[in-house]
Amino acid sequence: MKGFASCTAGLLALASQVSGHYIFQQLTANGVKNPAYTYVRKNTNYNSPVTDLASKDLRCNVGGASGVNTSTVSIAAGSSITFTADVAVYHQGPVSVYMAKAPSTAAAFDGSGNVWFKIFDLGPKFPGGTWDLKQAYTITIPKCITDGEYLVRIQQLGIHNPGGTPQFYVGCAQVAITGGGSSDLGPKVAFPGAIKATDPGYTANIYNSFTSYTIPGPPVATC
Ligand SMILES: *[C@@H]1O[C@H](CO)[C@@H](O)[C@H](O)[C@H]1NC(C)=O
Ligand SMILES: [Cu+2]
Repeated sequence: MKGFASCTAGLLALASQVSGHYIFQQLTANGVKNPAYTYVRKNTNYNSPVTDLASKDLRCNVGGASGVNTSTVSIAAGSSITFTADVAVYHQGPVSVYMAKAPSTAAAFDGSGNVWFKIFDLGPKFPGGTWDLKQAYTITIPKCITDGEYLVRIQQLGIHNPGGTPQFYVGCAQVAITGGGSSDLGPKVAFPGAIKATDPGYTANIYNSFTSYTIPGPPVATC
């Protein structure tokens, strides 16, 4: 837990359960749900979020800068993958997934530079402003991207505590894309940098006149 105050809103419902945040650990690829940290980089901050908008840890979580201990899975462009967390996400906020092509191997890539394009956004449903909080999120890899090795980064942004510091729950999987096309998707952004403290989706108060929401970051890239 980050601190009681920052977790209170989401914790009330969870008080009788195990106290702990969620960590994206498992990747399902080619229809196989793999053990934790096979293809997802292992973090070293247990289940704490990243809260510093200027931190490089926003890329692949604390301890996730290197992929030397992580395998890379070969998947077809256009196929689906699933990120599964150890426990279901319970702090309200959007889920986004980004990809970045590695200059060489995914394992050797730290995710630096203006390299990340977004492939998935999941925001609240209106009216009501309800969030689809789950333990597993499935996304489709764009069919048109070029073959090669990529990092796939999932980000859940906890904005459950308006006025407090939003919490980033992130993790990176390593994939090698086959059967792709010729598109260099964008726009591309950098982490840190892509999300600013003034972004409406970062400062939103989800409990007060919550009638619309803009997910932080660039638009989802399309083929
Ligand atoms: C890789 O695993 C070894 C052995 O567990 C560990 O000592 C090392 O710190 C790990 N490296 C990274 C970058 O996680
Ligand atoms: Cu919390």
